[in-house]
Amino acid sequence: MNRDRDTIAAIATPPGQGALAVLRLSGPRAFAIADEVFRGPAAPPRLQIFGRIVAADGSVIDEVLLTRFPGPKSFTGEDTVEITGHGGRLVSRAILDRLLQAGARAAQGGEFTQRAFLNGKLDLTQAEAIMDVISAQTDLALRCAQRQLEGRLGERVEEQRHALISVLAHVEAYIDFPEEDIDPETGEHLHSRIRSVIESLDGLRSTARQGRILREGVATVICGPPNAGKSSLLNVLLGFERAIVSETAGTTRDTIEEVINLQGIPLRLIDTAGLRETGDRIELEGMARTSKSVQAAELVLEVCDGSLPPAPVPLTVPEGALHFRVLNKADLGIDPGWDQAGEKLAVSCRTGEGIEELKAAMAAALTRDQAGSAEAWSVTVNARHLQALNAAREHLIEALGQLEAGSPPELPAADLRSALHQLGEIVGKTDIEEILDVVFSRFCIGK
Ligand SMILES: Nc1nc2c(ncn2[C@@H]2O[C@H](COP(=O)(O)OP(=O)(O)OP(=O)(O)O)[C@@H](O)[C@H]2O)c(=O)[nH]1
Ligand SMILES: [Mg+2]
Repeated sequence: MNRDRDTIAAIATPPGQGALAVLRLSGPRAFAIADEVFRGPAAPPRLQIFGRIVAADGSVIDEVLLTRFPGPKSFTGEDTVEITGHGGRLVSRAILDRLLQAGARAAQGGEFTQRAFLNGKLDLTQAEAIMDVISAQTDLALRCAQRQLEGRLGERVEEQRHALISVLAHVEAYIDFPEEDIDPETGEHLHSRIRSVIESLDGLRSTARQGRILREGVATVICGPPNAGKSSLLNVLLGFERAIVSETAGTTRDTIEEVINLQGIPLRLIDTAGLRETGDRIELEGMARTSKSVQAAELVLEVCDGSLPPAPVPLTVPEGALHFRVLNKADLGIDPGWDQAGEKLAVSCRTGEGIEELKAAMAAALTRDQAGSAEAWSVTVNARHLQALNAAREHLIEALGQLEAGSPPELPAADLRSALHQLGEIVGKTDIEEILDVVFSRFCIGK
């Protein structure tokens, strides 16, 4: 059985009750299956028609709108049918069962997109961007995902891949004509082209942190002594009363997590139990969870009661994490003991004083290594891309070294091929034939 030749079906809308549910069918038998289960007028491609899905005995399962998308002009590149029915769990499941009964196979997660990729409708970065678009938590993350879906990242990788293909084509030519050494001028030219590829890859590599922030959010832990106003700060930043606030120290026992949008950057805010000496078992467990959260934090908001004199807090900020000391309750006046305490921001969760400044400071710190604001973030790479970019860079450095050392051209050629392979993995093209095409077309070796 050839799995790729199966016709696959799935409910494309989330489970649960809604006005409508959309089902998708894709594969060589999509139209035949639709003909078998659907009763309605004939209609031209890509136009919705009203009709009924019927069971094998002719009884009506649901009234639906049905659209046929003949391949290759469809999302998957295959014949595809979309069915919009009523959005109930049972009725959409009944339509799906009918499609399966008529010969479709239940699709696996991502299988429609995988077919789109295999049929050349998308490169791999675009396929990944579909998930980023669906899971984006801020407008900025969404715009970034959309640019990737448009193919911007793929284009930038492709440019460098093509630059490398032509460098490799040169080197391959010298391998095929060993009597001609690489002349110094061409050698120098090759160097500078490889160096320029490395520079471009470095540009992409430097977007990895932003990419991670946009895709996963920044793990931001609010911690500090009990009763300092940590839960109050979470609520103020969120804009609603999520966590219980009370004058009783030790109110928060478990960690509470909520996502906020800080100038387009998703922050995963984690409110924690206050840190202090205690014999209470539940509170101790809460503090253990606090320490665990702090260890995984990228941004630590240490909240203290600014109206009280400073007291030591048992807190170790992990290496590389950003750290802000927030003196809360500024409305009660800040104790002069804090004067010597180094960098701090005074806020009041009660009056809102200093909160905007705190947000601005956090946003600035998170976008610091970037020209301009988070708005300037356009294309960003994910962890998979970064791994391939790092590997490609290493091979290019190696190839440069080989060329400089005047090694036989086979050696730099091998590294150039490996670098190309890595870049190809990013977009999902690792076809060596392509290189040979360039070699033969540009150098007329087959004359
Ligand atoms: N005057 C004043 N009181 C505040 C301010 N922020 C919080 N409080 C009060 O401080 C008390 C403790 O606030 P919480 O937000 O529960 O403090 P917490 O740090 O989460 O405390 P635990 O969960 O017990 O560790 C509450 O009575 C709040 O109303 C502030 O800016 N000014
Ligand atoms: Mg609390």
